[in-house]
Amino acid sequence: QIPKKQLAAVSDDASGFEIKEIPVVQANELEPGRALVKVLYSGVCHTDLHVIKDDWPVKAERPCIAGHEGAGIIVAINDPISKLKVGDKVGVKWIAHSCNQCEFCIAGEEPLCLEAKCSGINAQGSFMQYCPAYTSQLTPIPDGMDMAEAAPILCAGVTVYKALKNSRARAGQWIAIPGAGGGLGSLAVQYAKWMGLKVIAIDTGAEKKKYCQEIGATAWVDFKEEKDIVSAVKKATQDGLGPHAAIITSPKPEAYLIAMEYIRPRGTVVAVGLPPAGAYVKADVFFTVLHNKTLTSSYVGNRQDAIEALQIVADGHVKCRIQTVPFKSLEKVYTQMEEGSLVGRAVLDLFA
Ligand code: 8ID
Ligand code: ZN
Repeated sequence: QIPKKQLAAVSDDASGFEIKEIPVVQANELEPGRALVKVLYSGVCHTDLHVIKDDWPVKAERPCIAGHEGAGIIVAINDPISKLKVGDKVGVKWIAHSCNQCEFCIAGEEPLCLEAKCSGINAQGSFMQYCPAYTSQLTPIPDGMDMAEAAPILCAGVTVYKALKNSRARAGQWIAIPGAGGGLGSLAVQYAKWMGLKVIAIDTGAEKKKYCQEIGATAWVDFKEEKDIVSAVKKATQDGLGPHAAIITSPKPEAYLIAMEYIRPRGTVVAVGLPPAGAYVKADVFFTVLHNKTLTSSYVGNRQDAIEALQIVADGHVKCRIQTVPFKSLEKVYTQMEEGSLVGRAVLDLFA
């Protein structure tokens, strides 16, 4: 039975959000192309914090409901064309909808669609118990998969999986991952290992160090303790030439100032972390040219990337370290994220 009221984390302005009761869109009120998803779990991504704090050049349409790592069940649907049906387990991602007709959508690059709707920006996200989601971008969740563990894969997992593909790094090569102890980074370490790469984890603190080593990082560099990060990262590779690629998952700009320096000749830096407005990548022109270095970027992933990222977890190759907490702990999660004390991912239980 679909209730009339639900709890949702609603933000009116950059001062924060409030978990309050709002109406549930009823089955007969669903717009065409929508499904009502009962969200069981939602991961909390650092992006949600950027959206709430309003520190990005892209602004949310307020009042907004953030959350884009939602794992839930379809309880109603108004879409005769979709193969989805009531009872299906699905994921709510960052990309909530796209036009499906522009050159980007046609090529499987929906995140680049100029009309894309994003959860928390111009579509309601997963920090609500009953999300009226567009069917077009819902991701099927494999049977038997733990729903709380599936949640973080819908943004953090798919994003780093796609970024690793875009890094062009191959089995046997080295990859540096600044932000390795966080949500995206700790998944990046694991997908990278699964792809046969050797990982240099860059982050800070004893707990993150221990965790990164547990999940298979070969080397560790503490960005707060280490005075010369560039040398330390290069030294970590056997020949001292530096990693073949780096995936920057840090939400702070500092990691972007040194990465082009420590990657090896012909190496690739993949920009992923999205610091507040005004951040820049630093690259020395002379040595970027002489050493044939590449700067590229990676923005979430498409529908197929999401399916693949989930399947790799379902097959047991990657496991997100999650800390499941009640919905009402969202504020506390943001605080921990801000202080940098979260290891892995916090996942909200929307009904606890
Ligand atoms: O599609 C995309 N490109 C995409 C998708 C999803 C998220 C981008 N993001 C962005 C987020 O908006 C955010 O800016 O990626 C960034 C990281 O998100 P997250 O993984 O959800 O954040 P986290 O869990 O807080 O982890 C961040 C880690 O970075 C470390 C912290 O200690 C933490 O473990 N870190 C920091 I802060 N500064 C660092 C530095 N200078 C650093 N690690 C290395 N060097
Ligand atoms: Zn995210």
